[in-house]
Amino acid sequence: MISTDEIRRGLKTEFIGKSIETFEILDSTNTAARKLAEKGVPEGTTVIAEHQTAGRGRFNRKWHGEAGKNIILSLILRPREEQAAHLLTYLTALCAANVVEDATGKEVECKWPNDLLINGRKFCGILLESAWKESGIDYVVVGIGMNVNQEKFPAELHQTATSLKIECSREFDRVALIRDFFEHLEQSYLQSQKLGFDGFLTKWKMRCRTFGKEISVQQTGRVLKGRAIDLDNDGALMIEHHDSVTRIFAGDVKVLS
Ligand code: BT5
Repeated sequence: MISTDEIRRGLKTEFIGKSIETFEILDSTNTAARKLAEKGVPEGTTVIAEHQTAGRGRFNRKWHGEAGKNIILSLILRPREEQAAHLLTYLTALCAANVVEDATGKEVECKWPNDLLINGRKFCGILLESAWKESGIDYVVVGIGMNVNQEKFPAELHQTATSLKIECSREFDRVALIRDFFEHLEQSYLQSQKLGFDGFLTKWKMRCRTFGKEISVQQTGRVLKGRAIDLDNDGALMIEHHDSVTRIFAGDVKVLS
């Protein structure tokens, strides 16, 4: 089991990962972190699990994972700007991408809005969940699932999922990855609170291969087609179709050409 003491040893952060709760098994680390956040725990408090029975993605889809092999964690942030409830996805994706590139030497691609890919396959997903109070954001739970040492996936994910071990033919130290991720995330988060998210969005766009391509976006009840042209400052994907531009906040993107 991932050891809290080991993570904390040498961890160079002020608040992220200073308080960590670890579990062998949980329904969902996002659910557990939300409960803690409701109780008012400090920013940076983190929940880590070896296995989830109801790990979830967007639209309540299932997040799959074999026990004891992966990184499954959720941490609590309390950003000031309302936009952060959405934009922290991009910042988190960038931090995870940098950490994994450093550890593996493999190029990591970002896919809108919350996926990380190596060689076109997904190894990491991010799920942000926020709560609001009258004066603005109460908290954001940043959930991250990363396939690290898992080698086999269920049939429905065979063509689309991968892990660091599959890509590099070796095991990775989950503690070292988590520690690195905490340090990257805290630094970037503090910077975003001072300077905003624009710089991070620009860096995220450079890692995304969707722009300029014809795509389809599956949304609840409709499919949109067009050319992905940009990401706006709110994190919306801008799609051009017959000279009109639509901004999309949620959906599943497929590149058509
Ligand atoms: C995501 O959703 O990619 C966000 C996943 C976030 C999971 C973390 S784990 C810690 C925290 N606690 C939680 O309960 N959740 C967060 P989405 O974009 O909706 O993608 C979900 C889809 O990815 C599924 O419908 C599958 O097709 C696929 N998928 C599921 N498990 C996968 C895996 N381990 N690797 C790659 N793809 C997977």
